[in-house]
Amino acid sequence: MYKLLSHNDLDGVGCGILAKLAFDKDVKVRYNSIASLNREIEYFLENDSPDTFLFITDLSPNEENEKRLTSHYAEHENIQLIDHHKTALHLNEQDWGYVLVEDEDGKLASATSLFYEYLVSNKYLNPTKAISEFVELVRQYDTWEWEKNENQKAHSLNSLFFLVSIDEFEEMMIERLKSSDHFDFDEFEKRLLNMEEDKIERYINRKKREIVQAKIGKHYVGIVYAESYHSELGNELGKEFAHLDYIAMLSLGGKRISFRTIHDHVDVSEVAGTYGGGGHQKASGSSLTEKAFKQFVTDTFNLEPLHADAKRNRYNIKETSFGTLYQNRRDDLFFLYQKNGKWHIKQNKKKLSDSFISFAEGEKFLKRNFEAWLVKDEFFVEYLINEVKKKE
Ligand SMILES: [Mn+2]
Repeated sequence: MYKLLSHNDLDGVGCGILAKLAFDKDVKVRYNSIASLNREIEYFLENDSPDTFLFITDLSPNEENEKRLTSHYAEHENIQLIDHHKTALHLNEQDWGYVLVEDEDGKLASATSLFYEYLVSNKYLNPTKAISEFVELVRQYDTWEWEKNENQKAHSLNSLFFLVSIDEFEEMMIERLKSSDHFDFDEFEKRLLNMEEDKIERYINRKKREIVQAKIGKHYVGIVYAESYHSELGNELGKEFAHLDYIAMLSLGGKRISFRTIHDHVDVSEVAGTYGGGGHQKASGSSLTEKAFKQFVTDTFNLEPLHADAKRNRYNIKETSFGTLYQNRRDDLFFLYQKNGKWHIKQNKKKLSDSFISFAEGEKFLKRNFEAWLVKDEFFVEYLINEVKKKE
């Protein structure tokens, strides 16, 4: 018998689908949140037959369970962990651990792509075109390579994953991968997915108008109430408000917080840890503890939402040495411009003492301290006309 403990997202379930293709009824698959994995490992060690071969994919155990697994492995040699998260790299020291973030060619790995290679090279699974295509879509979605490659199909696969239950998704995919030469959606799914993508876009746009900014500990945080689409939402908000260290998404009904960052200098698993949660460097979660409720909900309840930058400007654009105009809620005007190799800010025409080595640093300062946004062209032109008039 085999048992697979995997993550409950698309990449984790991709592993489950491969396991069932390879081992059919000889594998038991359990999907877990980052938080519930350790309970499942303890259950396995206490209750499952010692002959059962254990796979863990897309997730990693805590220190205590790492020790327990190591002593179990010393006796039975039947554990294999396969992961691609930086935070799990230390598990490569274990004989049962295999963690690869990217291969020699710099191609990012996902748990599904690593598990596929493992199953094929151990002859548990025959590779097919359809399975390889499916695995590649999962990999691109999970590593966000789909965005760079504009691979909408990878995104659609994740949308489909959320449209149905995990059981249904598994069944559908197994059936399809067994019977088709190529991996594709049918006509009905394509129409449904188009509608779903539009819906996600509208949802994200609404959340862009609801997000508030707060300083919590040493971090500037974007806070938003959201029950769904956390990956997309965290990524979009992170890019739109790139001056924020991370995005916190509050699910009040579930009493949960999800943390996401697009930055390398922030580790949101650490942030989640302060509230008893955990996860990965760029994605993590915790319970909405009383302390978290105070910091993220009570203390921020009366804050005004952030204002997104004007889009489609032709004149008031970023990173021009001539200067870029911003505004805040108090109607202060900020002009960010370059002079003598440095970037400077004028607040209501008065120069601030701080100067910056790059445009990005100057803008970050403006947004963090004043919650300012890039104004529309009309406003910018008006500002310039007034400047000229005054000089006459
Ligand atoms: Mn993954």
